[in-house]
Amino acid sequence: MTDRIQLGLTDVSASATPAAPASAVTEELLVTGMTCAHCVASVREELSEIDGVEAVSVDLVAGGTSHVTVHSATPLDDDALTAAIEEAGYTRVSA
Ligand code: 9UX
Repeated sequence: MTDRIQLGLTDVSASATPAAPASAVTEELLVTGMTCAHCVASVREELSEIDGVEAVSVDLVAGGTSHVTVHSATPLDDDALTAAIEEAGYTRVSA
């Protein structure tokens, strides 16, 4: 069993375009407390609800610090990102 799983970029927009969005904004978040694919799904779901967010990718590091990348068409409110992580039940940490 691996404790490091790359869960790829998924387009959350309604567009049928197969290519990844050429998002204007990319934010890298560090998140602790995630240990399985369901954790990943929860984080992605919450972040995807933020206005402008087009795609979310998660590099899960179970028992460590996972790296979450958010692609958005519009500028992202940093507090909204933190709130989404907390809403999902995890902790955003600083580098
Ligand atoms: Mo998986 Mo994550 O069973 O908090 S949902 S560990």
